Amino acid sequence: MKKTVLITGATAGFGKAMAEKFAAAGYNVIITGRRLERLQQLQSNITEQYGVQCHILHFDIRDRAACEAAIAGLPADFARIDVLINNAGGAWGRDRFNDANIDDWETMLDTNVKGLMYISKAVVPQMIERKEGHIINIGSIAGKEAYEFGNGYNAAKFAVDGLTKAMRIDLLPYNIRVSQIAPGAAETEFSLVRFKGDEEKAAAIYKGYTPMTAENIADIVLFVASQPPHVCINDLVVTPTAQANSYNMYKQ
Ligand code: NDP
Ligand code: 8X3
Repeated sequence: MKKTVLITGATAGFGKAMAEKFAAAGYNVIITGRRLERLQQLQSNITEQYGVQCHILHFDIRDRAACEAAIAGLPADFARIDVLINNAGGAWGRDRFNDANIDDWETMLDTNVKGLMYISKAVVPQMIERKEGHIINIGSIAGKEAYEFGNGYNAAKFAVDGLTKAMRIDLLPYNIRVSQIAPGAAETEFSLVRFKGDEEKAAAIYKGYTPMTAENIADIVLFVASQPPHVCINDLVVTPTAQANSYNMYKQ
């Protein structure tokens, strides 16, 4: 029987690359996001290219009722979720704490933290029942070390780091694996979103070194999900070679 993976935030970046890699590896995939046309395009690519099933869940992850309804309403073929990848998220703004926009903070906490909790809470009961399942949270190096102008995003990703540890402890009796991948700089739509559509500012983030790609991260997540059932990779920090941590980037 094919396994099913649910990937939140699959309209771009890591999520889209993961949907393709997991499909290529033979998983049926459930993809989520707000941009329906992108989800539909991805769904048709996946079903045509990889011969697996792909189901769309179209909702805003900040909406608790929508998260609950999306999981409760899954059709029978997709009702069993073997791997949940909590990926939807991002940064909004990069400002000094005193200049930061409170709406941006709320968006970051609602999306990266509360959305992850809503979806996980809705998926966990079936994993508990089966005493089997794997939850993979996409954190960030920003959840390991704070950096200048990181404030709200640091808070959100530190929360993901803490939650991953707490979930792993609490879900231990049910044989559920909980992992975190904490990437450094990868070129996706992340910076475009962070700088609210300013393409020049976004491109500057990736100049002078070779950033990671979404495919690099997708390969790593697939590796994490592919371990035998008695092995749980707890936490992986992964950066471009030019990046030592949140604030030491060697740019040429
Ligand atoms: P992208 O901006 O390329 O993709 C973000 C995805 O999240 C999109 O599919 C978007 O879908 C989804 N998303 C955002 N907000 C919502 C929402 N309210 N409801 C539903 N879906 C939402 O960024 P990345 O692929 O780079 O980011 C993926 C994850 O990786 C994020 O959690 C990010 O914080 C993390 N990360 C990224 C790093 C990087 O350097 N790129 C490094 C470390 C961590 P849509 O807009 O269609 O709803
Ligand atoms: C994204 C990486 O360094 O911009 O999470 O915070 S960073």
